[in-house]
Amino acid sequence: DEAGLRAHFEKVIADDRKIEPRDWMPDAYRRTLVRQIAQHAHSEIVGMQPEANWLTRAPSLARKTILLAKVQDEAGHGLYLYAAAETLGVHRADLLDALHEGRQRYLSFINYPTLTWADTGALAWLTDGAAIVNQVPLCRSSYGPYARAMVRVCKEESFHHRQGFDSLWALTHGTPAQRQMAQEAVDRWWYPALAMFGPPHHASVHSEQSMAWRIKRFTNDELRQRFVDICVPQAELLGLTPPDAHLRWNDDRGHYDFTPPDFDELTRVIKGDGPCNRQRLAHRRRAHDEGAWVREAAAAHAAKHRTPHHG
Ligand code: FAQ
Repeated sequence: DEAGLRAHFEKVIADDRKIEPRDWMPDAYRRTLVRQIAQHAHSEIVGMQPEANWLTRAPSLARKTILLAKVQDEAGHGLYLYAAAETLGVHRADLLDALHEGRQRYLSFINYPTLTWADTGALAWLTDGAAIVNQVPLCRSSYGPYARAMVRVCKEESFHHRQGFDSLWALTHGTPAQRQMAQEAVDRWWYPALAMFGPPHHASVHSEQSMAWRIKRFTNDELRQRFVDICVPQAELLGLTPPDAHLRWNDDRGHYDFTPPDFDELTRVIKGDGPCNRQRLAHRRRAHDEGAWVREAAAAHAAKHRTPHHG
């Protein structure tokens, strides 16, 4: 009976074991996972756009190859995550419709432009760094397929993060103009990266329940603080300065004090009114429409191989 199933579910969560696709789960748990995993998958595939913008203009063959690999990894992450969402009984095609119709989200930072080559480095160093801080705890998320997908995703994100650092390192050790380009890119990307962690805890509608279900392990603010603490020493190594006059080590707290992102701006960007929201979504819809023939051909091919004389 349902009471028994619910008790079993609660026990698995309390024991810190995994819920698997065939296990009974509350509808609200399933819905919140579909919401978060779909948002995560959408972020990976729409997140290809800001960097793809620089593929044809990367300054060397090596940088181009690295950037191409990174953008392809993001497509791969999207695929594992859509597959993880499908274990919850939804279809990828429906999730894509929801993205295209604005019923599901992708992360806010993707709606900012990459104005110079240095933006690809700053974007990777900061937003992949933030993504890792957010995703390492998700490797212990209570839903098995999501947790397992995160293990590989985190390894690849670590490579992305390091290549961003390396790209900025080359610029900060280059000409004064290159150094300045790197600093200006960090000035642009610092706050979009801090905003990735979501609204402050008191305004986070889902955190408490998601933490009780051990989908999330930490509040948005705890992860944002962890990110700042990791990032500041790296910025010092690079010789770059985050654009925050109040950033300083606080010995009593054992953390850096910092100015939080503008949460009204985050709300506007989430609602569709960031600098590139329309462009990103229009591009995504166009790519989807232009790929229709591939989906049709793949479906026709699969159907042919399902007929008996093909064994
Ligand atoms: N942007 O109650 P909470 C990458 C929404 S990409 C947009 O705190 P929750 C690849 C939130 O969805 C990174 N929306 O929600 C790459 C909710 O809206 P809803 C991949 C945001 O779920 C790198 C509402 O606000 N990682 O790595 C944002 O407990 C570099 C209320 O918020 C993920 O996608 C935001 N920043 O916590 C590509 C992380 N913040 O659904 C290119 C997976 C909040 O009620 C370059 N997701 N919202 O309409 C999560 O960890 C969580 O869902 C949070 C939000 C932390 C984003």
